[in-house]
Amino acid sequence: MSDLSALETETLTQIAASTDEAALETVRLSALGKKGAISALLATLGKMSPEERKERGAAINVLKDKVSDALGQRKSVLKKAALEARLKSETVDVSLPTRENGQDIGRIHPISQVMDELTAIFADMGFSIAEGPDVETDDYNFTKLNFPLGHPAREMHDTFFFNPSEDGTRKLLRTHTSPVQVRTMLAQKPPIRVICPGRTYRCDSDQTHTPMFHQVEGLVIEKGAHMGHLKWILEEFCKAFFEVPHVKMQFRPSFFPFTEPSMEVDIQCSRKGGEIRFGEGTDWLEILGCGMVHPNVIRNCGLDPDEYTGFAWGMGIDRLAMLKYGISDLRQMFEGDVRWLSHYGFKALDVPTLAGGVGG
Ligand code: 2NM
Repeated sequence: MSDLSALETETLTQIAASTDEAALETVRLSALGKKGAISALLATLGKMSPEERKERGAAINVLKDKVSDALGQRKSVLKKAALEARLKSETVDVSLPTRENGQDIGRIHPISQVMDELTAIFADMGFSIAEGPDVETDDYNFTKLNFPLGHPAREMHDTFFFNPSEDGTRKLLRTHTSPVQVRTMLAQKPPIRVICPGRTYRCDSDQTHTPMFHQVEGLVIEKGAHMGHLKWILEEFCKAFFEVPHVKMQFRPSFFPFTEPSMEVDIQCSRKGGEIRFGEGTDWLEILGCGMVHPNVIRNCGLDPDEYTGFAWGMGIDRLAMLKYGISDLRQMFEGDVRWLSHYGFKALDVPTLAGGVGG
């Protein structure tokens, strides 16, 4: 029997020395596998006498059971150790902050935000939004708007002109969004109620001017439209935009080629401690220009000025954004610095609605 006990000692030692399940499986195969040592011993039984077989068979089976038990026990120990090692190496710190996704990092530019606010306010009053090309004709940008050829008002606009084409006409970058109103009047029948937000261009660059800036202009054309309507619309707009219950406004006479009479509008504000507040105080701040659409413009756009009257206004979006959100430097708005944007920008889901107060 000493061969069996030697095999037993050797196999049990190998089992105990196995440090992972793969090594243990090798030991199992070398003992109990088809070509293993114990299987080889069992194969010798057939050639034995019945007495010898009985005794030897029982002894081999005892050895087989011992080895099977030892394998099973070692396997469960190794399995447990492997699981523990895995749990240790794959730990997740659930207290770590989650990685921010694009929607949380990205910001809406204050100009886009203010455009959305303006759109929400005027849409609520029944206005549609109209858009047009940045590259315009002299006719739509000036002539139809009652800026006659050679009129000094054309020079007031510091226009960016393209090279003249063969027929002598020259395209330009629109100096205001008024050509969009011209296109609207030519294309639609009154009553017309539109606002036209967009980019505009003038060859001017200093602390308070950038060559590209943003405007929103409004236009109403319908029978009986008068300055009382204009005044009400602008007052409602200012209260909604600056989110104040009352605001005093002052209409001063002015000049624009496309309106008669023309006015500039100031709103009441206070400038205490370097901070500007609207709807209170005794200071005035100019925020827009407006007027009754000149009969020549109505006629140039294919409508009869004796039948239809209308009013229009225009204001600078960049300036409105600076006033409302305390931005001091106009030029920083267009530098594309993500640090500036992450400070002054708006979260993508802060969509302006009248119900929420347009500023969110
Ligand atoms: C302003 C001021 C006053 C204006 C006029 C027109 C049109 F097309 F109807 F003639 N559009 N915009 C207008 C009037 C614009 O901006 C300061």
